[in-house]
Amino acid sequence: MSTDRGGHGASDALFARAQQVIPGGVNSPVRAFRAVGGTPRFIARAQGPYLWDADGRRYIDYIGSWGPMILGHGHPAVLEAVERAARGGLSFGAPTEREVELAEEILKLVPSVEQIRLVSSGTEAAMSAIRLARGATGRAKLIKFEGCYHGHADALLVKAGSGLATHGHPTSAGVPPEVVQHTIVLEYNNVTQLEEAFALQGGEIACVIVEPIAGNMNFVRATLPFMQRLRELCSAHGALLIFDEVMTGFRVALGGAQSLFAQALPGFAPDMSVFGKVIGGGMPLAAFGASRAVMENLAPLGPVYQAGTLSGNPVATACGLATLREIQRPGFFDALAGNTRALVAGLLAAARDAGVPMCGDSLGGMFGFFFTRSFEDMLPQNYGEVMATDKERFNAFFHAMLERGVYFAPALYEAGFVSAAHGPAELDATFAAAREALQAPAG
Ligand code: HOZ
Repeated sequence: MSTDRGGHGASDALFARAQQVIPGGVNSPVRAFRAVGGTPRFIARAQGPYLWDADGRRYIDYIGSWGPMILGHGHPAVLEAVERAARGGLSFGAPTEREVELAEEILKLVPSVEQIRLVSSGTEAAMSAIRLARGATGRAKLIKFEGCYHGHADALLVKAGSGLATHGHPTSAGVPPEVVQHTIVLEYNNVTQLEEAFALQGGEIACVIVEPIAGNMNFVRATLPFMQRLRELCSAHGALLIFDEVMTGFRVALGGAQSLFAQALPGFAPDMSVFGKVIGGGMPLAAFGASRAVMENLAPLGPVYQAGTLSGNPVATACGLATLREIQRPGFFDALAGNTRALVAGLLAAARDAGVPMCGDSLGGMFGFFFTRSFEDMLPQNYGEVMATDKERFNAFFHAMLERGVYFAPALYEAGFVSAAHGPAELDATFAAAREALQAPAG
């Protein structure tokens, strides 16, 4: 496979221009390629499983806008729904039938949620869910886990993964210590720490927020014993268990990660759920939901305030609804999961053949891979273990793949995403590129 694909002069020029008017040249830090070095590609258009940059170079897209593009880019049913909705009005700031339909559709697929409120971003949804949990319980403290990212609300910017991991900040400047004094940060998958925290402060804990499969420290599953104990402790102490399914919702399975935990742990359900990404199909839309009893604490029914001009936007809801309907077609998730498993297996085979230690994992259309230090290393189970993987090797691989037209996330702390538009041709091209790329020297 030739790597002679022309330069990236147009991206270079756009990046230089962008840096004059936008901090770091980007509107979200991880896009700046700081973790991997080099110039971010400016994307001009996308179709199916492909992106084209400003220089006309084509890439197989394994980012999928960081999760939403589960159908691939430019799906005809989604485009038609968006176009029709846009012609009917871009925003009303008033209720619409379509937002009721979307709420009904989500509730049908996620039985733990009896009522849901639509918002515009995952950050807003997680922040509002925490406020609601605090309002409903009358308690202040919250537990989060190191490496789990729940958006950039002040109280949650403590030892978060994703872009914060990229930039090496344990938290963010501009967040006064008093704002995070009620945030308890524990190690992911560590049952002992969890038990200690509840033993010490159980009566004060409003909620525990967790990514059931962490997608902001690459791809790390919560173990069953950890999740089971977490559920038991929350129930025993009256704390609300919040599943942040912004990444995993309608992505790892039709019913999200909670449906997978419920299969393994009969009766299992979180108390509250946060969604985003797939439910908007590529438009700004997110949501948080819970039982009717919890949700009735929210304004206008209850004392917990939350509002938004673009919440339930008519075009975004049309896009989300069309997406949710497509992913319910028979066999959709089996095919998606099969392709994603095949992708990871092919990458691992290429690494093994090249003598490079690597491990990887996937569920539904979400995946991750790690360059480990030895062939004996297991999949990381927490942030510290992710940090111990071979970053230099990942960065070299990222660039070698990008040069060969395969676009993985530009930081080892991010999960990857496969869409229904990815097929054998894209997988084979990825494996051929990987076999070449793994020959490239690390560092
Ligand atoms: N929050 C995303 C990383 N997990 C980044 C979103 C973006 O840059 O678009």
